[in-house]
Amino acid sequence: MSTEWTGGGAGGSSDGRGELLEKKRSKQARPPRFKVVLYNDDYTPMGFVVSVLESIFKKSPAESTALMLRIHRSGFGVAGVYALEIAETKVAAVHRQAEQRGYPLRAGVEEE
Ligand code: TYC
Repeated sequence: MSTEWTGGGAGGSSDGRGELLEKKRSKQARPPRFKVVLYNDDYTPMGFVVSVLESIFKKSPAESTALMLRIHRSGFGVAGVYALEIAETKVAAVHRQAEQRGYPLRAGVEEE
């Protein structure tokens, strides 16, 4: 019971039937999802960011290169969307790998 998602649904109809449908929809499993955001900086090598996207976020080499360049140009980018605990674990993995190499690469979690 306490694990049910209780967030509000959009809209709702005024007749009784619509109300029931809306209630049913809001009780369906809709676990919150969290974006892992990577931020640009001036020092982390492009190749390292690509390797992080491949190893931690399981992206293809082509996808990783395209996303790294988007982050480089726009300032940030979404590496993936996950349940909270997984998102936090991935952020910690990014920071651990970057710190190991002495790079300032930063990542964060944002609710979707
Ligand atoms: N801006 C970095 C450079 O020119 C590359 C980079 C891309 C760094 C993405 C961080 O999240 C990042 N070497």
